[in-house]
Amino acid sequence: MSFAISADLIGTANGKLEAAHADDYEALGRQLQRRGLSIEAMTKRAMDFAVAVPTWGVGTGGTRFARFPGPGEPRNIHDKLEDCGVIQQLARATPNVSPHFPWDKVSDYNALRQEAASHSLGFDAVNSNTFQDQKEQRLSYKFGSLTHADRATRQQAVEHNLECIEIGQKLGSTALTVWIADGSNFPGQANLNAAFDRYIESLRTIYDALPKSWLVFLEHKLYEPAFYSTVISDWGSNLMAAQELGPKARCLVDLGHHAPNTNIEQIVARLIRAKKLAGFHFNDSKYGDDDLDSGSVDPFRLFLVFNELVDAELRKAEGFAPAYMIDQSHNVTDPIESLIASAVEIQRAFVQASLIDRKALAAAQDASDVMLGHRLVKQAFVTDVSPILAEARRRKGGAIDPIATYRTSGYRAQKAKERPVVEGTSAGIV
Ligand SMILES: [Mn+2]
Repeated sequence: MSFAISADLIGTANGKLEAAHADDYEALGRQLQRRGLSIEAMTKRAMDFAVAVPTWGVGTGGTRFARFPGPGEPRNIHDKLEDCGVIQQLARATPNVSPHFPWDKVSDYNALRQEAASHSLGFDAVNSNTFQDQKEQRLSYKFGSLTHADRATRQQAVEHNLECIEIGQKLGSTALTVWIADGSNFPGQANLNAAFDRYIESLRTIYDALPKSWLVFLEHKLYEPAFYSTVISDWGSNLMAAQELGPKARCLVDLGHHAPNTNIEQIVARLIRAKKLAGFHFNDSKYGDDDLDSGSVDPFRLFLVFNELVDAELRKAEGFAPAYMIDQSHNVTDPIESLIASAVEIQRAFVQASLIDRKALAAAQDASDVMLGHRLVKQAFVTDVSPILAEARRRKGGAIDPIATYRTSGYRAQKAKERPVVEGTSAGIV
C-alpha cells in the first residue's frame, strides 16, 4: 500500500490557520466591497479556475549540461499520476494532466484512465514527441520529423501523431498538441519555405484524422534545438499554418517561446481576434526558454496576459475557449512544490485580472486618460488576492497553505522509500 496524504492531515493543518485566514479574508472582502467588488464572486471564479499539469513536470528537469535528480522521483506514468494527484489534492486548481507519448505509454489506456480517476484526475491535451529518437525507431529525427526532407521519415512522424490521437480518445482527451524541433542550424541547410510546405502537408494528414470534437494545438518556438531557423518559429508562422489547415487548428502560446521582451499579451490579443488562440503553456523566463516557475520572475507579464484573457471572456469573444497548461522544468526544487506554487500564481493572475473595472477602463481609454487607464490596471495587479485563493482551496477540500501542508505530510520522504532510484531516467520539456 503506497503512502497517501489524508483528508485528516489537511484538516488539521487548516485548523491551525483558519482564524488568521478568516480575518484576512474578511478584511479583503471589505476592501473589495469599497471598490464595488464582491469577494464571493471572486472566490467563485477562483474555484472554477483550472490549469493542467504536464505529466513530465513532476520529474526533475535539467539542462543540457546536467540533471540532478531528487529523491523519490516518479519512475513511470503511475508514479506521475500519484504526484499529480497530490498537487490537485492540496491546491485544487489542477484537475487534469497532459500526457506525453511515448513517455507515458502503457498497454491498457482504459485502465490508465480509471487509475487517473482514482486520483481525481482527468486527461487534458495529448502531446506527441518527434523531437527525439526512441528505442527501436526505424528512421531518425536528427534532421527533422514532420518537415524532414525524406518522405518516409515524415510519414513515420505523422503516424506517431495519429497514434497519439487514438490513445487520447481512450483517455478522454479532446486535443493534440504538436511541437516539433524541426529547423536548421546552418544557413543553406534547409529551404525555408519548402520546410514550411512539408509541415502543412504532414499536418493536413493529422488534421484530417482528428475526431469530431477534437482540436490540434500548434506550438511555436523561436529557437532551440535549431539555432539558425525553426520551421514554426513564431506566432506569425503558427497563425499562417492554423489558418491554412482550418478551424480545428489553433495556436498554442508557450510563454517562454518568444524573443526576450516580446509583447506576448499583444500576441494573445491578436490570436483571440483571429479566433485562433488554442491556449497556453505557462512558465516564466528571464533570458530565453528558461522554463522557470510561472510568476516567479515576471508576475506582471503573466497578469497582463490574463488581462487580455479576462477581457475576451467577459465580452464573450467568439471562439474563445483557451486551454491552460503548465510547461516548466524544475531543476532545483521539488517539482510538486513548484507545480503547486505555479498553479497558485497562474490562478492569482486570473483573479487579479478579474478585479479590473472594465467599464471604467474602457471609458479612460476612450477619453485618452492615460494615467487613469494605467492605474485601473495596476490597482488590480497590486491587490493581494491570496485570501481568495486560500478560501477557494479551503472550500474545495484543499489546503489553506498547500506547500506547508505538503511538507508536513512527509510525502516526498515516503516516496523516496517506495520508489527506488532508476538509472537513466530523464525528464523532457516541450
Ligand atoms: Mn511548451
